[in-house]
Amino acid sequence: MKTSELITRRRMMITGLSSVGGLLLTGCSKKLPPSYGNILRMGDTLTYAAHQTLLPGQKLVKEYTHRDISSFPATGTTNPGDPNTHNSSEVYRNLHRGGFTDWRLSIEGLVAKPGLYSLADLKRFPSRTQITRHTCEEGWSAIAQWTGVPLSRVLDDAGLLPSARFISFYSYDEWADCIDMLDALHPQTILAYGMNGRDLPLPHGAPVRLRVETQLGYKSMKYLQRIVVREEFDDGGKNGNIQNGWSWYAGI
Ligand SMILES: Nc1nc2c(c(=O)[nH]1)N[C@H]1C(S)=C(S)[C@@H](COP(=O)(O)O)O[C@H]1N2
Ligand SMILES: [Mo]
Repeated sequence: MKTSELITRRRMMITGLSSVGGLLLTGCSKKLPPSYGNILRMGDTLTYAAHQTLLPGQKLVKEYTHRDISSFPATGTTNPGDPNTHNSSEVYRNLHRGGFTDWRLSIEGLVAKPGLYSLADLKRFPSRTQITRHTCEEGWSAIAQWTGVPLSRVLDDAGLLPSARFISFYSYDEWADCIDMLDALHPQTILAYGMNGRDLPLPHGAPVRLRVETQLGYKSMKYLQRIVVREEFDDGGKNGNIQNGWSWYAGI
């Protein structure tokens, strides 16, 4: 990326941030996720604190070129509508059958205008396309091109309230996860509906998945259903990564 472009992006970010209206990140330290009395969990918080201190908050991750795009395995859930899986979703199966025209992303919680966004609604926002490396905690990585709407745009549209600090995500395969506002408003954090120039394929999270490029792959939730803006971190209960032994913060 050219320096001038980078500077423009940074400027856009700063303007974007101010438009979010009175949003301050200073409250985060008071609202860190719980350690559950577990020394490893305290480690997550330390990693998080180190990232916040050592890295400028909105630093972009490396972007690649078309030549770098690699084969990309689909892992975890590859079809939430499959009746043979334990967490099979009939609702998802029907949405898929209908070509996702009835799919809606719900945005709730600490926003001025809670609401439902269709795929067409999301595509009406200015899009961002990025070629990035996905790193899975299981030890593989792959490069793909992602197209979608920056999450910050959608949150801005819904109108973040000043008390907003964390964003929870819920999927059709019953995943729950939570990220902080710094990652939520990061310019490369997008709601992706395209992969390698096509509609996002079913195994990769159709119709819309999250891309959180600043963290390990499991934070990039597939098959999005619902977003809840919160004041405090929410571990998602039994469906959340944190109670399944994974770090809430997996910065890379
Ligand atoms: N809803 C949902 N999101 C998910 C998963 C999943 O099983 N379900 N797997 C996670 C993990 S561990 C990784 S590495 C990536 C895999 O994305 P891919 O299938 O496109 O490779 O999605 C993440 N997001
Ligand atoms: Mo993963």
